[in-house]
Amino acid sequence: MKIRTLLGDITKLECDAIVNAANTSLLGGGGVDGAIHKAAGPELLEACKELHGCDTGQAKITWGYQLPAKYVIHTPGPIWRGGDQGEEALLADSYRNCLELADCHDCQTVAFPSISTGVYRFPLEKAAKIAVETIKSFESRASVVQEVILVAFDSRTKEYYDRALETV
Ligand code: AR6
Repeated sequence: MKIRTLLGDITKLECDAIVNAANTSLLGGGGVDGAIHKAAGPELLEACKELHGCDTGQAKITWGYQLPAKYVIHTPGPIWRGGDQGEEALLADSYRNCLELADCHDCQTVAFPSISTGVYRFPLEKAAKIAVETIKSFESRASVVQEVILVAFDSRTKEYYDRALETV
C-alpha cells in the first residue's frame, strides 16, 4: 500500500473514494464538507439525509454524484477540547473506519482531507502523526486499498504530513 501527500483540492481528485470531514448531522457545513457538497451537487445532501447522522469517529458512505470520485466516505472527526476527552483515539477511529469502509467497497485509491484540523481545531502536528500511524497500521489488513492520498489544502498541513511520513 502506497501513502502519499498532495497539496490541492480534494474535490478534483479522480479516485475511488474521497473522505469528507463532516459533522454528526451529515447535513453539510463549511470547509471541506461545504466544498464536497457544492461539487457533488444536491443529490449528495439527499443521500446524506437517508443516513440519519453518524457518531464521531464512525463513517458512512454515499456515491460521489457529480464528483470525479466514485464514493464519498463521511466521517465526523472529534472536536478538540484540550485532549482529555478521547480526541486522539476518536481521530484514529475516523481514519480506521474510513479505510475499512473503502476496502469493503472495493476502493483501490482513497483520499483524505486533514480531518478535524480546521473548524474542529485539532492540533495539526498530533493529527498528522495519528493519520500516518493509523493508515500504516491498516496496511497489513488492506485487501483492496492500494493507495492512500493525504490531501493538504495549505502548505503548512502538507509539511506536517511529510514530516510524519518520514518519522512515524
Ligand atoms: N480540499 C482539501 N482540503 C480542504 C478543502 C478542500 N477543498 N477545503 C478545506 N480543506 P474543516 P474539520 C481543509 O474545517 O476541522 C465543517 O463545517 C482545511 O483547510 O473542513 O474536521 C463540517 O460540517 C483543513 O485543513 O474540517 C464540520 O462541522 C481540513 O480540510 C466541521 O467543519 C479540515 O478542515 C468539521 O471540522
